Amino acid sequence: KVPYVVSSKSYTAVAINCAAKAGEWIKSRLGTVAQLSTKTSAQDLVTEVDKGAEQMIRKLILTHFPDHAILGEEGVEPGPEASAQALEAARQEEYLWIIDPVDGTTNFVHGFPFFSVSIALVHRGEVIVGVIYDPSRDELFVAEKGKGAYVHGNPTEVSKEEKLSSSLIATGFPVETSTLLPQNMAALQALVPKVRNVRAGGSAALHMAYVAAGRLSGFWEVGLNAWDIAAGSLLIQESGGTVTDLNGRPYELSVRNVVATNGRIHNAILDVLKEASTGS
Ligand code: 2AM
Ligand code: CA
Ligand code: CA
Ligand code: CA
Repeated sequence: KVPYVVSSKSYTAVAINCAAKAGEWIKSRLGTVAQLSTKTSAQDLVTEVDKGAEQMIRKLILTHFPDHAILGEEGVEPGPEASAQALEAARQEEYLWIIDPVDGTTNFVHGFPFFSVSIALVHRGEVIVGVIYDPSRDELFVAEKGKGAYVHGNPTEVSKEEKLSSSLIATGFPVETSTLLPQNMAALQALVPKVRNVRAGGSAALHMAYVAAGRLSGFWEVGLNAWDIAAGSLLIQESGGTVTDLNGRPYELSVRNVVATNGRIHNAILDVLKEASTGS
C-alpha cells in the first residue's frame, strides 16, 4: 500500500510533493490570470500559471534528482511535430519525468473547476510512477508500477460495467479542425446512442484518473501528447483497466490517440470507433 506520505526521497514522494505544491499554487492563482497567450490557435491557451507551475515542478525534481531528464509541455515548442521530436529525444534517458503542469488550461482560465497536475516518472521507457492531482477537489491519485493505485491512500478500482449501454464515457474535442475534429465528431455520433452518455470535461489526465477510480468506464481522445496520458495510463493499469491506441495496440509513450477503459468494454468501444472511422 502506498501511504499518503512516503519516505521523503522516494520517487513517488517527490512526485506527490511536486503535484501538491504546484496544485495548491495553481488554485491560489484562479481568477488572477493577467495575460492570456495563444499557441497553435486561438483555442490553444497558455498562461503565466502554466509556465510558473512547470518551473516550480522542474526545480523541485532537480533538487532531488539532478541527473534525471524532464519533458514538460511548456518546455516544448507548440504543435505535434515538435512534441513528437522532443519525446523521441527524451525517451532515451534512463529516468525521464513527463509533466503537464496544468491539464485543462481552458477550464483554469474560465474558473471551471476541472483541471489537474499530471506527473509521470518513466524508467527506460516504462512508466513507474503516475500522480494526478485535482486541486479543486483536493483529490490526489497515485500509482506505482506493480504496487497498485490509490486516491488519497484508498485503492482505486476500475468500474465493473460490462455493457456499453450502461457505461459513462468521456472524450475531449481536438482544436485541430481539418482531420482530428471530424474524426472525433464521427466517433461521438456513433458512440452517443450506444452508451449511457458522453462527457467532455476538458482535462484528459483527470478523465483518466476517473477511469482508474471507476467513475467513468471509458475515455478516448485523439491528438493528445505524452504529458496528457503517461500518468493516467499507469493509474488505469494499476486499477485493473486497459489503455491502448485506436487500433488496440498497448499504450506506449508515443501514443496520441488513446482509448482507456475498465477493460471489460474495451473491445466494444474499439469496434464502434473503428466503424465510425471507416464509415462502415
Ligand atoms: P492542456 O489543457 O494541458 O492544454 C482537452 O481536450 C485536452 O486536450 C486537455 O488535456 C488539454 O491539455 C489538451 N489540449 C488542449 N489544447 C491542445 C492542443 N492544441 N493540442 C493537443 N492537446 C491539447
Ligand atoms: Ca496546453
Ligand atoms: Ca494537457
Ligand atoms: Ca497543460
